[in-house]
Amino acid sequence: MRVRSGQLVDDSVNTGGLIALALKRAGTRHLFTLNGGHIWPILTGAAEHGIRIIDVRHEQSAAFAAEGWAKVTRECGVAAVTAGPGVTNAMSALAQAQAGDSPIFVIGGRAPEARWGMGSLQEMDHVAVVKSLTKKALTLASPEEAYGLAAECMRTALSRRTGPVFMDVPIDAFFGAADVPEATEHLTPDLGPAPDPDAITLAARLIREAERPAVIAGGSVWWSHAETELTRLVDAAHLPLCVNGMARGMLPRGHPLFFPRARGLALGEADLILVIGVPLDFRLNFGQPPVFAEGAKLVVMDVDDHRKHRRSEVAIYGDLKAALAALAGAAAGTPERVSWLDKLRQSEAASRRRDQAMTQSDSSPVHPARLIAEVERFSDPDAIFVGDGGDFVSFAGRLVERSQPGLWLDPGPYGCLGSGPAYAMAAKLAHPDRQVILLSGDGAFGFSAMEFDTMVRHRIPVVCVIGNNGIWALEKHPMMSMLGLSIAADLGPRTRYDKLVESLGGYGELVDRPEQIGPALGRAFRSGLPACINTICDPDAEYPRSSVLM
Ligand SMILES: Cc1ncc(C[n+]2csc(CCOP(=O)(O)OP(=O)(O)O)c2C)c(N)n1
Ligand SMILES: [Mg+2]
Repeated sequence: MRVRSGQLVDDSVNTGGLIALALKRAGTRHLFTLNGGHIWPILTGAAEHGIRIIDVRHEQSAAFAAEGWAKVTRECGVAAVTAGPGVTNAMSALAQAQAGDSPIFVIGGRAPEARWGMGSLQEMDHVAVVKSLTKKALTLASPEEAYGLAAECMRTALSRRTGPVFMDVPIDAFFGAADVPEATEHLTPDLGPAPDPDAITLAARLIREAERPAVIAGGSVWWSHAETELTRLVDAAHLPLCVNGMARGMLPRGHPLFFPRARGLALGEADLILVIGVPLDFRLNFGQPPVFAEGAKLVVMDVDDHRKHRRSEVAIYGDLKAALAALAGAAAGTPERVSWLDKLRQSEAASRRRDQAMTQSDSSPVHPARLIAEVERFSDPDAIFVGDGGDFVSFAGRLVERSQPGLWLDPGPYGCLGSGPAYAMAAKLAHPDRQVILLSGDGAFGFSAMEFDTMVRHRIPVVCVIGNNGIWALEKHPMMSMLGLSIAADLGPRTRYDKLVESLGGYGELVDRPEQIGPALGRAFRSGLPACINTICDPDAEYPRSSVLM
């Protein structure tokens, strides 16, 4: 290992310091990490430049926290993990960030270049392994490139289809030094091409001609900062809106054009569907019937053609914010389709009425829908909800409504259990004045429970509500109905996760009855500590699922 000290080279800074400087100038305020000798220079560099270091208990959580940061702030989240096992532990989060377009920058340590192939401690060619999980993966060759490449990695993560970027740094390059660059690198993301005016005109004509138009919008609208433009389009042309992923909250509950509960009817009977910033993946039955009407024409808008595997009349790819603004202007004055909207409103109201039996249930063990209704009643309008689990999160996804985007985080289409505590801690760090509520299944809770230690040490008072049904419900119920038996689908009943959190220095309570939930939440928030309200839930309360998740 070649170590150059700062005193020997007057104006130079080691690679860790140069990367930290690039991060700082790009706006990074937090570095999520777990110690390892291979990454000491980035830790010292971050400390020197005033970047707050949050050291977690598993590298998966470091990378998930970076992802959670990205989801809440739309900035590039940053994690540093040690060579070998540090990087392999971060891979689930890289994959989840890729599936959800989350802009993150993961910096890995790496065995020394000078001894490459000789079998150094934790030697592994990470780049070959993470290439398929990232937009870009590279190894830093020299200190001279450290600042510029780190800046470029952040820009890549935030450009066009946002996503994860990985760079590893051989330990000999990490401890090497170079001069501090004079100018700040240009960090403005590339948003993609401006919309083609002819395509906008055609899309506006299709909207005007449609009898039963509907919009499904998704995460790219959030990542493109285009929620205002989406709302303008929907309002201008009286278009019914359904959302998924990070587009949740783009219209508030009760908005006359928002149909979260009538999606089946809206998309299933539409003659024109605007597919805006959303992949046609399993959540939308790949754009096929019965979720998408067989004969519906499609107008597709997104940053690129990712997962748009159904023929469209017009496709507008590139700068989504500019395209939505242009289409909102071009489609203005489209008349309201009164009977179509009335039909959707009736369906929406009927679906909400049907849920009341679950959300008002007085049963003990508690019905998960009642638990979620109680938590929502208790929450502030700007509270951030994080979901981590199976059926419990499906209930939450259906029942929790947010009045702005960015207030609901879940794993997205990759669906990795265990991301919740890291997302929640990032959300609380980004918005210390807001309530952050983690809704966790009991199974999900087990993956990252030690992060309550991280939250205690760093004073990050997230309140976790566990829907403790003693089973992996989202597997157990479908297994029973499809196979007539269940295997490896049970957990311990009434496990005291609250005591676990208490033992780590947090606040914990066990709850058995619905009327205990509100007061317990009050005490949890007043404690000022990371908290766990461990609620015993009914294992027989199956989520009413209409499709198999595959
Ligand atoms: C890392 C990971 N392992 C396994 C799964 C498969 N899986 C999806 S939901 C689920 C059950 C979750 O159980 P729990 O968190 O207790 O929530 P519940 O369904 O009981 O409400 C499992 C095992 C997954 N999505 N991610
Ligand atoms: Mg469970």
